[in-house]
Amino acid sequence: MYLAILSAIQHSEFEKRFSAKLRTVAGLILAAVNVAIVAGCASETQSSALLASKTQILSPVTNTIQFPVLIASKTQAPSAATTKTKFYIYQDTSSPNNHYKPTGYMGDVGDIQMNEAFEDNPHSGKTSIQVVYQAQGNSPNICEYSPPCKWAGVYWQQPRGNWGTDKGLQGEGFDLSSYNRLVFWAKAEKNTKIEFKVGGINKPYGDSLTDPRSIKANLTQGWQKFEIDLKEADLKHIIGGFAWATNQNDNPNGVTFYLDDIRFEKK
Ligand SMILES: [Ca+2]
Repeated sequence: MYLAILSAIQHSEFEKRFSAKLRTVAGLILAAVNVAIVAGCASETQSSALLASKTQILSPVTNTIQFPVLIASKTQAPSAATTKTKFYIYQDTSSPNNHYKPTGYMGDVGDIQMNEAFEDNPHSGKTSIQVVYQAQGNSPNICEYSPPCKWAGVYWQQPRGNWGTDKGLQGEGFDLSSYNRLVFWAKAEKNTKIEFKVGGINKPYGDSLTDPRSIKANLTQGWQKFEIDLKEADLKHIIGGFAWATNQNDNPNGVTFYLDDIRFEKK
């Protein structure tokens, strides 16, 4: 988790520095060495988040002839997700149908534990997502005032760590205009209220849906289906596909809850 956060924080600066290097022959040589290092690390237990981040940044130099083309692709329109009736954020761990990555940790980050491969009693398939919120104000804390933040949450982002502030990621995300609701299943170890939302990353290269659509869901111990209405929402460019958030007021002793089958649907 720390590597993922570190990767997200350093991503922008890392890419700027790396882009500069790419403009020199020496940079290309260094990049090629780094590609070899990344490839070599693939068989090790290095954080998948960090590895994916490096691979993404380094991929242009694997073929220098294509480099200008790949740079141009960064300003293209978001990928349209219009061909399927269901567009999954999470179906099962490692499902090829999954989109977005749960990399946007917020608030009292040290209070959050997420397991995307929780095997006990999933709603579908073999796994669900287990989320543990400790409500202790543990660091690191990411909020705009002195910690503890007294709340926490996680955004599913495209690509990982994209907070809409990096011009290099302009055009990333998905065009979800053909969908009009987000559906998910959830339960908790005790009755609780958790906030869920779509969009709302309101930054220069952020979501077209600047004000998130959200619900406060009453979770119980059995799986329930919830829905966020997206009718007339501007979904043509969404980098923050889904998020949960909760706080010490709603859950003063912390809470453990579960999510499964998170997906956009057409009515
Ligand atoms: Ca599942």
